[in-house]
Amino acid sequence: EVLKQEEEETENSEGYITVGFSQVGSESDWRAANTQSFLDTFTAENGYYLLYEDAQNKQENQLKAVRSFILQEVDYILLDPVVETGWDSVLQEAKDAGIPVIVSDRKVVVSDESLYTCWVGSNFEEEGRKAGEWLANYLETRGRSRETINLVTLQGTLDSSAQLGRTEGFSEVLALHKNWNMLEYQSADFTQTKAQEVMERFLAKYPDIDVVICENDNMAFGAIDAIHEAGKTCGPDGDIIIISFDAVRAAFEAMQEGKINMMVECNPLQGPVVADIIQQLERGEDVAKVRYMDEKYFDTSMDLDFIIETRTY
Ligand code: GYE
Repeated sequence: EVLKQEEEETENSEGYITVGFSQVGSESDWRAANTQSFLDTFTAENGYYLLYEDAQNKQENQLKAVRSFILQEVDYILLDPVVETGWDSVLQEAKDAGIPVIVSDRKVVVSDESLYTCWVGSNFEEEGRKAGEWLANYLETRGRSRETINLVTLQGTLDSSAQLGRTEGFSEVLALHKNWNMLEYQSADFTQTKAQEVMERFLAKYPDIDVVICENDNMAFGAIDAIHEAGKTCGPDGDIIIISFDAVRAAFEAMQEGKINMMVECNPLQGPVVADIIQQLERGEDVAKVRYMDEKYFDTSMDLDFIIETRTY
């Protein structure tokens, strides 16, 4: 059945814009929303034939996927790179084959910028700075700006743009506050299960943690579970301040339950933006090399009910 359907689809790909998308994986709620945004956008109805590959967080799988897209002579390659480096050769191969590569979400660092057409995604450094600035303000309004504040950070997948940018942006603000004491950084790969393990270890090692920086919501969920299991509390009325990134629906719910203090939004709805770019390229127009998504931050001083009503992920 499935085979038959695939055959038919391949035959029908004539006349459609063929797009090969190499996605990072399925590690988080954010990722699920991001994938869905591409699946909803790149439909036959909209004139596309989509080849979708989940790389399960492995760059080697992405290299294979991109090479297979080149062999299949797709019209466009979409790449959300797990890590930033190691892309020069495969992108050169795509360029030699005359296939434009649109990078979304995470970035590539290459020696020659002409190896990809453009990048669309979030300003991760800015996200990190927003988190730091919010914390400074929060502590100040509570008369804690001179107190020693002990922090730990649950980092995302090491060397991914989201991890690098959020760590860097936050550390800029950290450097301005001599009383902030970052006890330890450890990666939990953006997943809830690993974050819970890492947080258990942090709690056993450091009796007096004031703030946990979680580089995505799913790691915040793991941290919250570990905190509760250790007999502690978190959130605005708790022992430990939780700061998170992404702002998916489940995180809004956790915030409403008083478990998360603040989250910086990261917008996963990139499918339509990438489709716009493809349409521009189809018309022979120039496209901007860099395009940032619109993003805010949220805390418990805001009307969360209203936001949840309109949140689609
Ligand atoms: O924050 C995290 C996901 O690259 C922005 O990857 C993305 C990050 C997102 O796993 O939840």
